[in-house]
Formats: sequence, structure tokens, C-alpha cells
Amino acid sequence: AGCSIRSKPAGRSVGMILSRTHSSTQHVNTEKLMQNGQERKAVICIEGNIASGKTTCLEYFSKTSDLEVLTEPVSKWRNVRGHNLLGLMYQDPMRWGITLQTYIQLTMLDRHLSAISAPLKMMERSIFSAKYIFVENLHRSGKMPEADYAVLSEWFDWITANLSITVDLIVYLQTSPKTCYERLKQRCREEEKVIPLEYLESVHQLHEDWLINQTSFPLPAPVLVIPADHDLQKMLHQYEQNRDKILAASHL
Ligand code: D5M
Repeated sequence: AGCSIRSKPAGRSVGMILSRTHSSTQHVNTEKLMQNGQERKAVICIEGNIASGKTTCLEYFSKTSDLEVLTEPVSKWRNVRGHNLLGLMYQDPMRWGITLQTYIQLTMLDRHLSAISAPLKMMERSIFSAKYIFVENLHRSGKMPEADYAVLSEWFDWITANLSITVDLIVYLQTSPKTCYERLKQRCREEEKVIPLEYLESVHQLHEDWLINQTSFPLPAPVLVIPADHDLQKMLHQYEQNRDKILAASHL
């Protein structure tokens, strides 16, 4: 798309797919995608900071035929049998972090395993970012007891070792924490009023270390970086420009 990427590593252009941990620079398997003897669906995960514009991206692609969009199950996290786990976690992370994260891990797993009829699944976030970004952030900031972190990690390791969770492409909406902070204030979600800029900065850094610097956790798929600080019109234009590259994940 012409302009160059703002964060490290320097010299990469927008729309270039980063795949240091993948042998091929292509972002899709060229051989047929098979699972349990059957053709499997291609999976794209949209990743990014809180209020980075994932919903706009998903809405844009939801108009595409042959693609099913699965949004983050936030409404479930806000109401599991009458309990608002998201609100509880923001109020008292030390007490409720494990409760929310256990439930998020379950709902994300359900999204990954859910059958769809379209050939292409587009998901908002993933079981990987739930663990590598949010669980990690709670733990590193001292807001999750060691024992809770150990149990969540055991669950995560078991799930990823024993269940077939495949991702073909990660689309990373790369924002500055400040932009997210402004957007967060605008959307006025009750539970999120307590979120300080520093929280978004930590979440941002964890995304960068995972998806750009590749210094923290393994990548489950190659990464397409889309700068996402721009206004709505420019963002829609970028989605249009990257459309074929993203939808190529369905070319089995
Ligand atoms: O995220 C929606 C809300 O959910 C926002 O307050 C962040 C929060 N969220 C999302 N995933 C997690 C995990 N795994 N742990 C804790 N909090 C989480 P949005 O980015 O707006 O879609």
C-alpha cells in the first residue's frame, strides 16, 4: 500500500507477510488443507489491541461470500449464568483473572472447533492471543497468582497438543496504544472505564513481541500487518487493498 511499516523491523512494507518461523514466505498452504481425512476450512484470525478496530474489519469482510465471521464471544464473558466475569476481572484481577481466563479459553476453543459451512473462517482473536497476550499480561504484572498461571498453562498446553487447532493467517491490526485509548473512551463500555493507558501499552507490547519482533511465543501462522491508526475511510480502503491477499487463505 505504499507507505512503510512504522515499527520494527525496519524496511518492511505494508501488506508484506511476516513469517520468520514458517519456511515459506507464502501465507497459505498450497497443498490441499486436510484434517482427519477431510478437507478442512481455512482459518484467518484478526488480532490487535483492545479497541484497535477489529469489529470494523470483521464487518467489512462479513459482506464477502464464502466466508463466515466469528466474533469474540464478549457477551458470554459479560454474562455467564448471570455473572459478569469481564467486569469482575477489571475490578479485581487477582481474584477473578483465573475465572475469566478459564472461561475465555473454553469459548475460544469452541470458536476454533465450531463447524462452518463456508470454506473460510474469519475469527476475532484466538485461543493463542488469549493466552500469549492477556493471561501473560496478568501474570507479568503480578495480577495473577503463580498457581493460577500454572493451571491455565497446563490447560493451554494440553489443548494445543491434543486438539487440532489450525490457523492459516493472522491479520494484525497494528495501532498505537494512544489511538486505542481514544477509541476506548468513545465506545464507553461500562466495564472498561477503569482501563488506564498503561494497560493498553502493555497489551500493545505483548502483541509486538509476539507478532512483529517474534521474541516471545511461537507464531501459529504467518502474519499480515495492517497499520490501523487511520480513520474509518482509510481503513476500509486498506481492507480493500489487502482483500485478495487475505482471502487467498481460501484458495486450497
Ligand atoms: O475486547 C473486548 C473486551 O474483552 C476488552 O475489554 C478486552 C477484553 N478481553 C478480550 N480478550 C481478553 C482476555 N483473554 N482476557 C482479558 N480480557 C480480554 P476487544 O479488543 O474490544 O474486542
